[in-house]
Amino acid sequence: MNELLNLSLTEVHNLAVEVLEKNGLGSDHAHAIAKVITAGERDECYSHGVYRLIVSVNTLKQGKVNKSALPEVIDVAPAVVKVDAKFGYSQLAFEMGAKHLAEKAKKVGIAALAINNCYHFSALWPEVEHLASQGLVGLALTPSHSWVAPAGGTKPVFGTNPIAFAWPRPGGDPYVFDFATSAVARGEIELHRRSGKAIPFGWAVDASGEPTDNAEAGLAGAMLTFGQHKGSALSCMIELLAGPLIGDLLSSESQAFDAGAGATPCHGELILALDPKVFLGADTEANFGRAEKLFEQITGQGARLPSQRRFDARARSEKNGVFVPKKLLDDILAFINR
Ligand code: NDP
Ligand code: PYC
Repeated sequence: MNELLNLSLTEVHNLAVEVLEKNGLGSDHAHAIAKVITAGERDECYSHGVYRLIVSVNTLKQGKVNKSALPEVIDVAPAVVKVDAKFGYSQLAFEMGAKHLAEKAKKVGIAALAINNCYHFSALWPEVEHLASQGLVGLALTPSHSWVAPAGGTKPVFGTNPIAFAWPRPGGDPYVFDFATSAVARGEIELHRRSGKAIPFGWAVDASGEPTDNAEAGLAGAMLTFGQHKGSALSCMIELLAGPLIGDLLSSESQAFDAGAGATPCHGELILALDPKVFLGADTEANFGRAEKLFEQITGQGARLPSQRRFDARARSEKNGVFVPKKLLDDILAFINR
């Protein structure tokens, strides 16, 4: 039976910091990562919650990540800021760049943050939610490793390439979506493999290009895009915008850079922020009211907004803590000899 153990959010955060620090990661990075891992588990985004500690420690063991990298913020133009993560993890680079991004967006109306040379494993919603909490509209994109076949093909080219968007809502949770442009995040297939579960057909093909419901075979073959040619084109756009546009690696190049080590992907990320007040001035409130009417047209017929499940999970976890599979927790505790 898959026994579950109850942990408070503080316990999850402290565990993450301890595991990362004891495996050599600098304290600033460990705290920045612990924050997003705890948020992932809290919001029941299991592919990017505490499971990521396993991936992070295995990556640290590869010796490629700069464990004490001090990201460098580079002011490129009135609306563009870059952060060179210096081959450390992305989370600290985002924390350092985000305040410059927000300042620029509030001055110019629209601004971009390009993070370069970062090891990237996290969900993107914490970043766009952070922007929305300051009244900004946010959009974030990043490639990964070439695991995903283009629609009509069977050989991996694209990353799982997530895209996240947040729209601030007066007095409530923002409107947020955040999804891989593959049918599902790779982490979700990895979790199916760990628990010996079949995957739905449509997520992946095996190494000979045949549809498969076997997680191991799908990971060894090629994942598929969501929405056929539509997901495929979006995925290609993400490769271009968060790759060549910002002078960083495509998913295939990131995979080549990994040279078979199996580490977390290393590449860039592009984050855009737009300030509605600059676009709208005195008309901001009225136009946000129109946005609310749109959301009512969705929820009013029984459909749900993306992230509603997450916000409900958040409220639950803040009250009751989270429930982590014992096997997963044992594997994590083994990293600190407990
Ligand atoms: P999911 O398919 O689980 O969810 C995608 C989005 O769709 C969420 O915003 C979700 O909201 C929303 N959604 C799901 N079902 C419905 C519904 N019935 N009605 C309305 N909205 C719905 O995500 P993925 O597996 O594609 O991705 C999971 C995570 O993996 C993402 O956070 C992504 O950033 C991360 N990722 C990171 C990568 C990286 O390189 N760093 C690569 C790939 C993925 P809700 O959460 O409320 O269900
Ligand atoms: O789940 O696809 C994924 C993923 C790739 C990098 C980080 N997460």
